[in-house]
Amino acid sequence: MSKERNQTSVSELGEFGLIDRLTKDVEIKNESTIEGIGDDAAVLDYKDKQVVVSTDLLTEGIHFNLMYVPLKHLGYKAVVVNISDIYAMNAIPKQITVSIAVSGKFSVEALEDLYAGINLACEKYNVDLVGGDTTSSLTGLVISITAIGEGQKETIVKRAGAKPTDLLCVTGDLGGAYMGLQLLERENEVFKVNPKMQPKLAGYDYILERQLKPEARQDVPAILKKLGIVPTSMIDISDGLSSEIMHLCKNSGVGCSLFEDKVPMDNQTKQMAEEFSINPIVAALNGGEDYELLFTISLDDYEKIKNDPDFTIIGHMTEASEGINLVTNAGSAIPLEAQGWNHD
Ligand code: TPS
Repeated sequence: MSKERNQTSVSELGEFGLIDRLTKDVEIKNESTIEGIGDDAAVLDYKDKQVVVSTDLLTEGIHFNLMYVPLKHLGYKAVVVNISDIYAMNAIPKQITVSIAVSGKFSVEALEDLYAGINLACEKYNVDLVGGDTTSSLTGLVISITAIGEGQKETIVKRAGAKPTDLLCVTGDLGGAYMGLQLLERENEVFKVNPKMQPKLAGYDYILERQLKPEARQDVPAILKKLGIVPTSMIDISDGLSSEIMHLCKNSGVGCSLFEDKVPMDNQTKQMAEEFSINPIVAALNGGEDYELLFTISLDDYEKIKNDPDFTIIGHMTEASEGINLVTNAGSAIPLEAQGWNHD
């Protein structure tokens, strides 16, 4: 009998380990492929323009719960999370393709709602829906979107490129989407026990919107251009600040000091974190789904950015040997654990 091959389960390896393992034999064969797997989007060079391509898959029960997510919102969010990856390359999304796998029992009207959300996002972000596929599913709804965008060779920004003295900056505020999710999950549990109970959502419109109808930072490439800044590295925050910092550091070969007191958080995020007895920094670090942009700039660009209300400087990069550290409000530096969202 042949000796059994050592088996590793998917959850043992984790998402990033799984991607590394499955793509270890992939080789680039075409000159037009500038950047392959490993960034927010692939970069393709077609003479005077560079094309960026990114894809994302959303699965019912893992990424969304139809008990409390309206299908129109789901369609909108599915587009937003994909084109956010294009903005993260400092590029402009132009086209998407949408593929779905759906049970034959699903109502066509419900799917029309999904597509109404998709179309609304396409309108808002000036993106064309140019293709896709529909197939059946024996389990839940699956949505896969591929986004295609345009960038210029000189201004496309990758995860690699941060230098040890660069400043670490972020747009918007963090942790809101996660606290919105916690609130929705809590009220859904109450609903399951007693459907007559009114959900207690009042006063939390901002974090609910951050979870249910996030927006991508469409404005950022233009603002950076106006300020005359090309970031040295950039990524969008889908898994959480800690794991995105880890990606920038790993791809750039640098370390980082992140300052807890600088991480921007909305009051509703802080209030809901208090209700759940969790430290709000944990929501920002590990919650994910904020779809803000995290980037590094040269120290020389400090004067250009320091008064811009769109950005917050939350730390600086260091030599790799110094590691990735969180400087807490109490002033101590602790190693930052990259604990991005895990679907287990
Ligand atoms: C039912 N969630 C969904 S996608 C994602 C996170 C944090 C980001 C990264 O995903 N479960 C339900 N609803 C949610 N919104 C979440 C979990 C949270 P990936 O790395 O798979 O692209």
